[in-house]
Amino acid sequence: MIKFDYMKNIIGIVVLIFLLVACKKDIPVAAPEVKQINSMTDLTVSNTFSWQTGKDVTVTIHQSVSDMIIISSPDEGMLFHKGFYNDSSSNLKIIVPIPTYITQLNVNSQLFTINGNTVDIYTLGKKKTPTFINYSLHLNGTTDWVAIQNSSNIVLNNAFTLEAWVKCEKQQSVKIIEKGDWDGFGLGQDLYKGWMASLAMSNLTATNVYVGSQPVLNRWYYVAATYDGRALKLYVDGVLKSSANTTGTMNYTHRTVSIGSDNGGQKFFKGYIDDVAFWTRGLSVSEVVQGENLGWSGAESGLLAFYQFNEGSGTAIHNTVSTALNGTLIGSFSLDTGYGADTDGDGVLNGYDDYPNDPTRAFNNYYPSNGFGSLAFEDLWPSRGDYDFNDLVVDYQFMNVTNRNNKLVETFATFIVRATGASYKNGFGFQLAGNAIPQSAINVTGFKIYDTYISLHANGLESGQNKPTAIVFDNAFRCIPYAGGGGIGVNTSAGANYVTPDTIVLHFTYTPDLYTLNDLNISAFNPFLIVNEIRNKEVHLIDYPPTALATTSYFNTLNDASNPALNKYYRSSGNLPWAVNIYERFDYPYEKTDVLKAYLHMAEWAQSSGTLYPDWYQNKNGYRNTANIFSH
Ligand SMILES: [Ca+2]
Ligand SMILES: [Ca+2]
Ligand SMILES: [Ca+2]
Ligand SMILES: [Ca+2]
Repeated sequence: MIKFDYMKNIIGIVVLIFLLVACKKDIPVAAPEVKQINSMTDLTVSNTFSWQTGKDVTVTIHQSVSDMIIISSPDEGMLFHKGFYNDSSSNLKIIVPIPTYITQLNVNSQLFTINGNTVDIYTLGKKKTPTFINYSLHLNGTTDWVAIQNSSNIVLNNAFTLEAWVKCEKQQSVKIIEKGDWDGFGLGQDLYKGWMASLAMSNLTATNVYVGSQPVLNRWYYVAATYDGRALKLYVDGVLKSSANTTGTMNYTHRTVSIGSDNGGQKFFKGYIDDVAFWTRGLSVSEVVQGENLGWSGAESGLLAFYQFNEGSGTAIHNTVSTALNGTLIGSFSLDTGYGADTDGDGVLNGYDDYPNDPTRAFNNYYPSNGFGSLAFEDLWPSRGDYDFNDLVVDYQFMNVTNRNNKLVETFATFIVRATGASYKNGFGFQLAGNAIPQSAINVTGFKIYDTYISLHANGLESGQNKPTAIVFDNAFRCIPYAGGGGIGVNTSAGANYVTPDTIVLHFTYTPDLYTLNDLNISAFNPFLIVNEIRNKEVHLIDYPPTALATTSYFNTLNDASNPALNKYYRSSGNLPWAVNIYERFDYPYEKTDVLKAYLHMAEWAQSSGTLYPDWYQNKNGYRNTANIFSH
């Protein structure tokens, strides 16, 4: 193979010289031309370009968190992180590996723009996808309600706000919170027109405003009614839904404030009610949104009562603002938030718990976030190869399992050996980026070692290493053996018989309850190819260091231009790599087909240091020449 490429280069140079001579003869004055790019070696690439299709973003939450945190792509199509946090540091950092083309993150249903590699969150919408795990009222629709003591003497003339989280189980005309009834003001639910607000003036003219359609059953809504002396407004989930101008003095009624019914006589709400706030002033829309996102401390100006219903048992309802206007419950509290019960008692509701019957496990966190990424190698290092990036193609996916404290339990690392367009018996492994998890805390099984040149510790990690290192397989030819039919290699040329890719699952377990996803730092994993069973000859991603078992004697030989003092490794003199890590599954080129002939925007991506076409590898219109991509 070396001989072949060498011959090809010589032929290329001879042809080039011939063409130059020929051109010189025919065209005496040549205008400066844009450099034609036909292959990787034609590229002009920065000596700092990383060739990365993914990056780590640090999400910092600058407030105390006692909640589920769910981080995804803007459309929620890619889930980047899932965890349950109790953190009062106001400095909770979560590192998420994402594709470089993603510019915004969706954190608990709010969008945040990524600045460089960071997202700073000062106000987290913790309740938009109601993730709160505390008690609420659960009212049966026939007899349950809450009476507020000493509320008959509340006198409001020209302003109020009522707010509540509500989740109804039945379409009907009922009350949510009410001062008086038709003669007062309140929030309610209408059988046909949905959430409603009502207000009676002193001349007993009534104003009612409605959403106009029924709410979805069993879904939490944040409903607010405000009156500021000019208009009665109805907000749902922070959005103004209806408004009616009305002025004058509000009607005064001696009747009590009641929650979930018309003073215990009729119109009983069926479903859940939480976080009821009662104000003496009309809140602005931004204040309503704040109430939805953060709730209230109880110290806010004009806040008369705030009921959180977190007592959990008994009949006393506590007003967070003061002991005035405490209430009495006829009915029950419930922990059910719409995400089911917590069957295994680990504190993570079934709807979020990937292991609802296992208290030692809670979440699966994946890298890459959805499906598989791919590693594609050239194996002639330190000579440059032919840049078909199919000498070894391995898909990878890490599923990291954490418990309710976000501590690592285990990792299932799945590798799919898809192609080997090589004449070498190549091996493959990877090293963790650091020692935050010491080798002694790890056990690994599931690798495929056929031959004798690899030595392992009893815990399955490779011996002689200074960082945790796993060998996935030692000989690709044994994983996907050549099946005849012509051509070179396996699954890289049209003629040869197709071989079913080989799936290898490594199972890592860790000393329990000690290590986090950040400790594992899986997106910084350092994969490498072992060339032709020569253990000290490794090929890594560009600027990833060799392991302790690799020799550095090939550095700065042939086409390699590594400079360990500057952390430059496996970088050619033209700043080309010998391996690429694609965040999504890579459709690799046919044998001896330069990758630029398959991917039509990869050159612009590389020459712009990743700015242009960061999604070059996707199957979009005009992105590929499929004739040059392997298929079978
Ligand atoms: Ca509550
Ligand atoms: Ca659970
Ligand atoms: Ca569980
Ligand atoms: Ca090649």
